[in-house]
Amino acid sequence: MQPPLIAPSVLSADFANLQRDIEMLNNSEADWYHVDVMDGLFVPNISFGFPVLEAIYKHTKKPLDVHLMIVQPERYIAEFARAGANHITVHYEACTHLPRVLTQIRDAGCRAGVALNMQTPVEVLTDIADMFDQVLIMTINPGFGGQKLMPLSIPKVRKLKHLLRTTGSSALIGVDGGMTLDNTATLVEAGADYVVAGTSVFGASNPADAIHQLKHSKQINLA
Ligand code: S6P
Ligand code: MG
Repeated sequence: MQPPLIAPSVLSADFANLQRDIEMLNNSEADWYHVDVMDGLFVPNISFGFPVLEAIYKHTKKPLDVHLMIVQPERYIAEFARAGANHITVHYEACTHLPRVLTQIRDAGCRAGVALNMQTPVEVLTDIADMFDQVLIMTINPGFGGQKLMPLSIPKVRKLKHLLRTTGSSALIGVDGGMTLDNTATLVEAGADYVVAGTSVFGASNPADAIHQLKHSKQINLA
């Protein structure tokens, strides 16, 4: 099993010591930095916007993976790219014209990602499989860090892996929400290429070690 890319979610960092936490990530085995933007409409929470993203960008040495949990994300794609985003993921459920938004993201020079909430079947991506570079499977109801992974996401990742294979897509599969040392290997075995983790990284006594362990975790029996 190929070790997954690890994308620690900055949402769980210490905002009063953001530079310290980013530097810790720079020196860790983290592959990307995951940045959660919430607008209080698409999800029942508000996180942060451009000034914070720009501040993070100043200190990062790795790609910024921006997850937009906002309605009508097309309004802000160019601005997020300017603020330092390398990957921009928008929600299927938030886009009336998803292909247009994905094209907008690629045109802005970023990798284009689609996130699917739990209730959205992977088949919605079949006809546009060449239009995105990554798919983020939400393994919780988005809005807050620190929730428990919904087990239904395991067969969903398998299904998506199959769909991408049959459509010839080389898009990466990500999983986001409630990822821990106990479930990461199972999701990777199901097909996940990258793992977003907030609480299990920043809540650990040694976050850099937690990242190492997530990257090299072994499958355990979840039953
Ligand atoms: C959505 C959520 C995710 C984040 C999250 C993961 O509610 O905000 O998109 O990436 O921070 O956190 P955790 O604590 O579940 O690993
Ligand atoms: Mg996220």
